[in-house]
Parts: sequence; C-alpha cells; structure tokens
Amino acid sequence: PRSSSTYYERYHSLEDIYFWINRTQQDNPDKVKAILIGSSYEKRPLYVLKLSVNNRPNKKAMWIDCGIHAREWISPAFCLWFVHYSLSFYKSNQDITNILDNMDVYVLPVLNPDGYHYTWTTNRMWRKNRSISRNTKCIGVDLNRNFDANWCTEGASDEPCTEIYCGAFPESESETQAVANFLRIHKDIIQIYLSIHSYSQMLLFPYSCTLEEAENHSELFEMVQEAAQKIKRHYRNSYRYGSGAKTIYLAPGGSDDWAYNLGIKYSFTFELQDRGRYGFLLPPSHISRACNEALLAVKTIALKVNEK
Ligand code: ING
Ligand code: ZN
Repeated sequence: PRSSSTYYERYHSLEDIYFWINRTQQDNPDKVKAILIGSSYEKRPLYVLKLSVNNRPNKKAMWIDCGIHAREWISPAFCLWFVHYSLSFYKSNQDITNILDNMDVYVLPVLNPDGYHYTWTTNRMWRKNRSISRNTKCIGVDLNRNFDANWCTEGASDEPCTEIYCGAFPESESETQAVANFLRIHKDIIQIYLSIHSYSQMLLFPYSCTLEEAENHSELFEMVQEAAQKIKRHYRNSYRYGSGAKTIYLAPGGSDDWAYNLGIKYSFTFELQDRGRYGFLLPPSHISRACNEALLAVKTIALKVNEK
C-alpha cells in the first residue's frame, strides 16, 4: 500500500539530507542559514543550520548535533524533524516561540556523514567514521571517544579494530575538529549543548569520563528528572537519567563532557527510542513518537535555562 507518512516520518539517505538542508534554507531565508563548519574524512561538507528568528542583541544559543554514530538513524531523523517543527510552529506553539525568541539554535543534522553513507550502502550496523589508520586494515574512529576529555582512558580503546577506538590523539578526526572549533569560537553564546544518540531511552549529562560529579550535578539532575517525568506523563514511556558514568558506563572522550569542560554548563546526551526491541533498526512508524518525546525533553531544558 502507498505510504501515507510524511517526509519527517521516514529515514533519508545522505544525498536527500543535503538536498533538504539546501531547500530548508532557501524556503526560509529570514530564519535559516546554512553554515559550513568543516568537512569529513572523505571530504563531505559539514553544514550547521542556524535557526534565528530575530536580531535581538546578546542572544544566547543552543547547539544540537545528530548522527555522530552512523547506525543510529533516529538521530539525524530527529534533527530534521526538530528543524521542521521549529519552523512550522514558531508563533503558534508557545514553548518553541519562547525558546526561539530568546535563543538561536544551531543544528548539525549529520556529524558523521561518511559513516552514515556507509550504513546506507554497505553495512547498516557501522558506528564509527571512515578514516584510515596507519599499520592496520581496520577502519574508523569512534567520534564520541575522540574529544579531549580524559581521552582514551578506561571505557575507550587504542585498538583501531574495536568499536570504541579513540583515534591517534584527541581531535585527530576532521569531524571532531570541525565541531570542537565551532564550539570554541561560539562558547560564550552557547549555553546548551545537546548530542542525540540511540538507543536505550536515557537522558544523560556529564560526566561520562569520570565517576566524579559535575559542579552543577544537582541542577542537571533535576532538569533531566523533570524531562523524564513529563515524557512519562505525556507518552507513558520511561527514560532513565543521570550522569553518564553512573547511569551507563565510563566513556571518556565524549562530546558532552568536552563541551561541559569548555564552559557549556548545560550539556546533555540523549539516547532516544527504543529500549532494545528494534534497537538501531527502529521502524519508521516509530519516528514521530521518538521525536516528540525528545522534543519534550529539549523544551523542558531550554525553557529552564531561559528562565535563568
Ligand atoms: N552511547 C554513548 C556512547 O558513545 C555516551 C554513551 C554518552 C558516551 C555520553 C559518552 C558520553 O557510547 C551510544 N549509544 O553511543
Ligand atoms: Zn551513539
């Protein structure tokens, strides 16, 4: 039967997503600007969409990246869905209006385009990027172990053949450098850092690279607790929450820990649906539910930060 799902309730190839980025900025010239922040190992462009509804001076900002891990397809789907939601409901939904009136939002739809492309053509379960290392046939660095936060300690591996290979040195990868450089330049305006993964339904915050607590641990804990409670109430779905190291496992070199140490004190990693039934192969029919749940968490956090 003919599918009745919309563009945002399907998964899209990398080529489609580049086309979508271009069309989204053309169709919304007053609100959307595509910014080239660097390129991948295989020389694909890394575009960030800047959503900005007014030119108020001293506006703060939120950063959202998707697709750092190639096989987590719900993640890029969320970034596209979120941009579409923001553009569609600005002025009609009170929460998104409040958020966009007070902050610009930077959205990187696919942080790891080489890996994402590879999952569409060759190996659906690929996680890492596609960079080639010396002295090994094994390909790829885990970009979420490549940031400079207790880099390559327990929870990462210096063995290129593993799924959690940390790379030759911190920020060795072109994709990591592009994101880290952009965040360094904009750190004074960016208040919220958000990285979208799947699966397992968790709302995490620093630290993942150590069992020590972040300086504002209680504040971060209360934010994700409130977000999880709202998801439970609205969608009857459970999300676990807490610091990364205590909630799942020690994982050094992650982007949220690095952004936190850079000074972005509201830094989070979301693990979207599901809890393992489909895992990375979440059916397209579940996209809108998964995205609505994540949106509720984004709104809860952004509105809390806006109040400050
Ligand atoms: N989970 C993350 C991973 O990279 C994580 C968990 C979060 C690590 C924050 C580091 C920092 O292992 C998935 N599913 O990739
Ligand atoms: Zn991941």
